[in-house]
Amino acid sequence: MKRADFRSDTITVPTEEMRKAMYEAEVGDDVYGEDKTVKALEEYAAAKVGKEAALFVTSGTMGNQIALLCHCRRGQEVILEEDSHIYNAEVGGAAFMSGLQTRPLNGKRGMMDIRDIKKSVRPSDIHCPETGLVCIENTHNMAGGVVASLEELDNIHSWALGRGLPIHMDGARVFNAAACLECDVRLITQYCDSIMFCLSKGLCAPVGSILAGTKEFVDKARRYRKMLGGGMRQAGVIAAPGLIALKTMTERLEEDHVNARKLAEGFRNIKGLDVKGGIDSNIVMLDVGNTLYDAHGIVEMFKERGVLAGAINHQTIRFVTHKYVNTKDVDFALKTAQAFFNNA
Ligand code: TLP
Repeated sequence: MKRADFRSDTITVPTEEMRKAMYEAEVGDDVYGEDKTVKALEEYAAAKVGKEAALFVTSGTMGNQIALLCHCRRGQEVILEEDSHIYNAEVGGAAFMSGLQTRPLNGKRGMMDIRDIKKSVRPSDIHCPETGLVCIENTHNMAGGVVASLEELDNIHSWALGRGLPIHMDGARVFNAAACLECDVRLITQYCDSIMFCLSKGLCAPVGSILAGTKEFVDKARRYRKMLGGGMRQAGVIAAPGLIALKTMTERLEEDHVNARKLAEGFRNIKGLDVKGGIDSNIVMLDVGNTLYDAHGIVEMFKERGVLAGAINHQTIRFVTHKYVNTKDVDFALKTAQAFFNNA
């Protein structure tokens, strides 16, 4: 049976070139600072996003959580968007590990309004927690791969700078944002103090993310990574595909965006189906609220026919495009949906 997997861009597997590089990687003990491949990846990654330094971490979650530990003190409050990954999908780590209180704000297509952010900053009152950090997710996963405009980012950044309030960007898919805006990623990352981005999503590396910022920030982050058990030894074997991911995979992301738009358009042409918002990048949120079915049931129906996707709630199904789904797979998913809903 044909199979097309739209569950996530995390399912991408390393390319042949990556596997070869893993085999040949020059390695050493990275806790001693002796793994040349890890060092090369960290230097390349820092330069790519225009930051002084970078740290190779095991996952996006680890990168975000270390950023919280570095920027904030226990008891502080972090402003973030209510559907953000840090708030919803990191196991409550902000509270558990950093002792932080979260202040979730309602965003419009995943983006918090600067006026709401301003209003949420705590006064210097003995009763209140101090506001310690603002987190921005870009692209925004649950909003449907939405890309923040440079203007919005600039506004928040210039205001935060004036108050000495740091900004961390959860840029798990920041290269998708750059591809959408057709700009160098540094135009985006200039508006945050630290950035986490994933090598293991649309960029096809098997494992790992990068946390980048000032040298001082990254030195501190390295200590926290060790504390969390993320000090890796001969990690060059997993850093080598990460380097290839950064050098060769960012340029092809627009292909995934074209496929996502095609998928969304096709879904919209099927009676009863709708798609949330415009498609900026590689995530399509299919709204099945006007059909007779629950999203989980539809996911099962798709699965039985070889199309894999993920239910987000009772009426929304997420489809993510990536290197291992092509236009034929998009047609296959659309035909499957047509056959089901037109006969329903
Ligand atoms: N996202 C995964 C799932 O956890 C939902 C996915 O399939 O999309 N920030 C953002 C915006 C993310 O989407 C993710 C992962 C992370 C952080 C965490 O990255 P990992 O999975 O490497 O810990």
